[in-house]
Amino acid sequence: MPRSYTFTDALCRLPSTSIIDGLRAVDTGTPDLDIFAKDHADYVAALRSTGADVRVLPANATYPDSVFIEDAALLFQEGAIVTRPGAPSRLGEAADLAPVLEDYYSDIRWIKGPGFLEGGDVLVCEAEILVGQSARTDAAGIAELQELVADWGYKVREVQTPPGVLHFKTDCSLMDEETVLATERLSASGCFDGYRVLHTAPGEEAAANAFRFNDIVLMPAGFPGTAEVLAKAGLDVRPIGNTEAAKLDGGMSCLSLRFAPKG
Ligand code: CIR
Repeated sequence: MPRSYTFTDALCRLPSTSIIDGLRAVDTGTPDLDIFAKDHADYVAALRSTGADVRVLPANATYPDSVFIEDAALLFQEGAIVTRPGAPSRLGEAADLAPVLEDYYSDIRWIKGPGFLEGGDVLVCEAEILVGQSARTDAAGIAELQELVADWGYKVREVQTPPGVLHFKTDCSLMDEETVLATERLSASGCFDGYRVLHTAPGEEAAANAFRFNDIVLMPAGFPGTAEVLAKAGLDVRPIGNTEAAKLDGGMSCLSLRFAPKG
């Protein structure tokens, strides 16, 4: 089974009441915690429907953005990487999560800096790891990641997150070993040359942050054109409400860490 989308486990974190103080590029309204909690429960249920063991951590009000757990760690079969988020208000989130990772991994490595890296900029493909430089992830952080995963056999390729886009994966996701879903503005950079690229439907760029989890694809609800593109490609699409996370620039992948530790 392909390691890039075959998972036995996932970690999620409940949204906190402090979510209203979460980071956002543009204020499009205050997130409604009740709606967020319901969408989050649907999300967890979809992951569990594949047979995965999904652990839901308690809300952590100290870090308003901690529901977006993907940014704080990178989890591989061989071990875990604790990241170094580039957003000052999120820096402590990674260290806070580290003790939980010890329940699953004996080999835990840290991005120590001075560079920064957030999980949202990291697309783990079958043969390589693409990492987008962004306002949150810099060249030094990417170089440190490259050193940390080299002896696990992973190749890291540095790419660019489009200007004004929060994370590399805001604009793309992996569908299978050779197929990505991406916005036109991202694929135009040539970063997916050699891959089969499915494009988000016109005006549906926000649908690009989907992800493959075993036999299903979680994508934000409300993007029928892109859902049809994926269904036509033979993928089993599960739309999940994302209106509240979207107010904080968050999408599907941000809400979980997906992994299959070697044991
Ligand atoms: C932030 O700006 O850090 C959060 N409000 C959203 C993080 C989304 N995470 C992700 O795309 N991986």
